[in-house]
Amino acid sequence: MESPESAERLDLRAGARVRILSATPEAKAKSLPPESLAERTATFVETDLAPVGARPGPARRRRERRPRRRRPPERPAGGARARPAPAAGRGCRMGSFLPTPRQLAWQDLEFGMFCHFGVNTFTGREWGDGSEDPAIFRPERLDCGQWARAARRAGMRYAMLTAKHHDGFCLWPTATTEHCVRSSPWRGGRGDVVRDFVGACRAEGVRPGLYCSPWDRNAACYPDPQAYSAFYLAQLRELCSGYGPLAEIWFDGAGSEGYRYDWPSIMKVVRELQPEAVVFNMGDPDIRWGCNESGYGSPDLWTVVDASRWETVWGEADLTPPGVYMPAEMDTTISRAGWFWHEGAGDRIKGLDELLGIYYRSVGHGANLLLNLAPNRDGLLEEAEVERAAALGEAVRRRFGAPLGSAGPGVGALEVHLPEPVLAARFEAMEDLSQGETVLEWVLEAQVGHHRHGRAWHRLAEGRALGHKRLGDFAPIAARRFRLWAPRSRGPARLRGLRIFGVE
Ligand code: OTN
Repeated sequence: MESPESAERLDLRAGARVRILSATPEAKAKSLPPESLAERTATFVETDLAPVGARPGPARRRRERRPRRRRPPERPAGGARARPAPAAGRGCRMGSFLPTPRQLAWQDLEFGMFCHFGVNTFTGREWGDGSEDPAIFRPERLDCGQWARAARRAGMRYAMLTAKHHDGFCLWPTATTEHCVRSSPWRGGRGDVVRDFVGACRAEGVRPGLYCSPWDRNAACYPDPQAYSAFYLAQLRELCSGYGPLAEIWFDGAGSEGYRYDWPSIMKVVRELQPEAVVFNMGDPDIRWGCNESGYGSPDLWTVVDASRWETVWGEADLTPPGVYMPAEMDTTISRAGWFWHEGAGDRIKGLDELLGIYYRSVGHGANLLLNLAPNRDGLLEEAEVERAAALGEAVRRRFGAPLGSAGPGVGALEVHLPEPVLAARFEAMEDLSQGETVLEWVLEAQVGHHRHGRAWHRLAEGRALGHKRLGDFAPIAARRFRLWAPRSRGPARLRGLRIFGVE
């Protein structure tokens, strides 16, 4: 793990015209878990750069856009607000502009499956109130292998299961409460959905992750934060020690407004038992929520965001220091029916074009995408959803599987040279984020014209945030040379790769 001093060294070694200020006194004064990155808050000075022969152009300014928030389809009567400020439950981290290895590894996963499954599946609700009888949980044909195969077929590299949703029903035989699979007639009370899930994922090469809601509407001790802390920590210890390495742990802020969770202790358990897992949204998070449930990420989806308000950053006109490295995860459902399975869910599936648009605006905007496929009351995914997810995976592979040419990694600019002019129509550009987010503006160009009459660079695409990945289509053009460069960057722009694709 880097120290503030080593961060300075890294940038000096790179010869960057960037000044990095080391940890703020405010951050230093805070008492933080030793694993926390909180003491490495830094500020930046950006630079203007151009590749040799390139004219730096003024940035096309985009107006700041605000996220629109969608309500869950069904809200419990008198229930808690859906979107409490996550700040209510965090309070550990000031952050770092440098990534950790687990953040970088998680960003490479890119596309995952979300599985909302539990007592709500059997009641048809989106938020259970905790009074559900465990006897209703009877997924007699449960086959997590089917879920994991569907994820792999769709090109998903990770999968997240709601081990415990807000209703408090645990999908594993926890020692902390009887409100769990042990009290269900399913498999004679000896079933463990979490065990089936992680095993099936691993068998298919899909990294498993778990969602364990802090808000618990069943636990009698919930009103007493101290008692609930011991209860919740015990649940997390079970999940983090009993099921092998996890890719991600989801902490959802719903229902938690004003509640004081013991985040330092929670983070200690997670970091000790699951050092590779990224933490979503609360505590000392590694990753942030993309601010909507449509899966549409901002065109300016920055990876380094304002540390003081990372939880509400969708797309910003400008980055304000101090920055924190906090990649975004977008989530949405494949069916319009909801997060959990509902009667007729299979008839309300989003179209392939819409899903492809979501993919372009999440993975293609540098975020990870969690696409929810809800298992039904049999414990199976709807075949229609499985097939649509597979079609999405196939469409992505068709578009971005076989490049005409590629280049990278490199610093400043990347050029793809093709042996002869070919009709190109789309691109994939990636930033090397290993030393933080450097690109503040990027441009993709193709060289056009005949060599006897002079060649010119023709702009195909441009933007501000580049981040982990940028996918895009452009009007088909026959060209031999393509280049990606950064008119504005923090020090030298570190580019991971450029791939050019033909017309489908
Ligand atoms: O604070 N929140 O309510 C919240 C923060 C970040 C991400 C999600 C939520 S709400 C939550 O959404 C989930 C999927 O995004 C599940 O559907 C839950 O039912 C819902 O409460």
